[in-house]
Amino acid sequence: MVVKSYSNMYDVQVEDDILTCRVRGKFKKTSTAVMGGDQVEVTLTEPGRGVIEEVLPRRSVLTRPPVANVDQAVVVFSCRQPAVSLRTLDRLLVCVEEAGLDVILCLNKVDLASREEVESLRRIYAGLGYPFVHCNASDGSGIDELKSHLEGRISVLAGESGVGKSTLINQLVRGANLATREVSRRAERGRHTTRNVELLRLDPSGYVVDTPGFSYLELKMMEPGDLAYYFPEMRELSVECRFDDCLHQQEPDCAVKAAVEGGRIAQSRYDSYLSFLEEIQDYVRNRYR
Ligand SMILES: Nc1nc2c(ncn2[C@@H]2O[C@H](COP(=O)(O)OP(=O)(O)O)[C@@H](O)[C@H]2O)c(=O)[nH]1
Ligand SMILES: [Mg+2]
Ligand SMILES: [Zn+2]
Repeated sequence: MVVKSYSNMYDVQVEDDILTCRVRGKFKKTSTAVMGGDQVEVTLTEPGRGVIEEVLPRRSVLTRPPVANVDQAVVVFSCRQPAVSLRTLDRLLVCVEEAGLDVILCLNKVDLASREEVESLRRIYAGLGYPFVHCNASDGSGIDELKSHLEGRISVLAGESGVGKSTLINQLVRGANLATREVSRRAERGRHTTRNVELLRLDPSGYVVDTPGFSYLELKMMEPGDLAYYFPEMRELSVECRFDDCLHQQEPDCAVKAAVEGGRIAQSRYDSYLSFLEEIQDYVRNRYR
């Protein structure tokens, strides 16, 4: 597996060894020909060095940062510094769902939150079926539980700047020393432009990507009818609506609206849904103008 990409060179993990590899000339010189996370076939050229001959089919592809075969996103948020915006959180969840990744929710900085705040967030989001972990990356509490969700999988961390993603990685990965706070923002920007990605190995198994996934939260390419599919609490209900193509907006006999009124779907989630739907409908209207 490619665990690190630099300009035209790659570190490939083969069992417990790391080989420094170039690629065969037949590969196009683009940032996506060989990506971090790729499973590859390598020919050994000399001790510690090799050539990448083939890239095996990818299970998933993220473009910013460019990384293949990611299984899941840890969506990190906090109650203070910065205060979570449920709209932004829901938007991120939709983007992660659309990318086909599993979601782990991580409420960080619990030392800055009241028990009531933690519980009301847990009530909304654990109810959707997402694993919900709360932790304090500063003192390490909750990290073991988070780690148990990362075993054997490739994970990216997503979430607003300042929520503690780099601090979490430093807790999760032995020897990791990612820059945190202000320093990191400049450093992260630099890394995005060079498009270098490193997959950090977790103990006992699994990898976490060292740059945040999902920096652009655009809904542009979505179809209005697809949106409800990315809200797990609406996914199954849609079949009970009177109309097959119900958008759960103004239509009569809508099972989703009934669930909101009955308190089985959180009002904030439905409000997010309606707001994203209008945004997508605006894009679609402009597309055909
Ligand atoms: N109080 C508190 N501060 C934290 C916690 N986790 C991270 N921080 C601080 O939050 C700031 C931003 O963290 P950082 O990891 O750089 O966030 P990132 O932008 O998401 O990578 C740093 O000053 C961290 O020390 C936490 O659990 N509690
Ligand atoms: Mg950071
Ligand atoms: Zn409906």
